[in-house]
Amino acid sequence: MQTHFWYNGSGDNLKFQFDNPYYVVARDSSVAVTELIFNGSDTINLVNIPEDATKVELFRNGIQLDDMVIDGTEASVNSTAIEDNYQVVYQAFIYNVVNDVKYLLIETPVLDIPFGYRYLAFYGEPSGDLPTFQELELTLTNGTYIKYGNRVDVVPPVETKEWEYHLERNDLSDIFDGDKAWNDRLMYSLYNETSSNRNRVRFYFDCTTKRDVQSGAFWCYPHPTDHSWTIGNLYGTNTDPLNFTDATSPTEWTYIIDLTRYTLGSS
Ligand SMILES: [Ca+2]
Repeated sequence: MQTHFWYNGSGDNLKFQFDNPYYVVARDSSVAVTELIFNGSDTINLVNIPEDATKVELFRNGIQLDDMVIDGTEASVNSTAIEDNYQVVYQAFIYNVVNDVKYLLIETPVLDIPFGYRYLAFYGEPSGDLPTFQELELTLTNGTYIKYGNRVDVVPPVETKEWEYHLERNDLSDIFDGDKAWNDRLMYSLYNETSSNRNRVRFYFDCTTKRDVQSGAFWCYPHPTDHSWTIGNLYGTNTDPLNFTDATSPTEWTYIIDLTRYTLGSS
């Protein structure tokens, strides 16, 4: 707490007192920063709000949204607008309101939510009853990768349903292990799948935040009529696929790109 005094010529009747430590005191590691934080999916949280705050205005790309409701020293907003797949910038202005006059306490740092999708998925159209999948590599627009040996953090892939696999070739860690050889494969068994159930989203993974994919490739067996895929595409969503009625259906997802199809060890 700092107090500064100014006096007139007689030194007796003018005083300014700064008593808000959030912006008068220099920030260091002991001072909690008031900031907006994106949860990676659909919620923006505002943390470490000054205790004397009574109003928070939230702006998205410069346009004011509904006020955030303060709960103690935190606030949050769950907006379907956040689901939109384009770049958005959020900022909050925190006030203490006295007699309908707003006194600005904090202008938060800008929160820049990237373009892209949090959940990414492989959609394949098989060329036969036993399609294989050896490896996936993705390049992001920011110059980073989702691939073996040079990968931003992602949660290991999971199935969109309990598929049948041939010869127990069901180890999803094969997708990002760098091995593109025949013996390192997922091998789906589609004998019991109806024709309408074959062109499906096979697996997905959680990037924990939005990722913007520029290009990608997958590896499979080269056989033209079996053990392979005629088409492999990348799909995405910002909705937790566990909430989908049928996560294998491409209609639940958004198409992102065609994946380049390589065969076995080739690149
Ligand atoms: Ca592999």
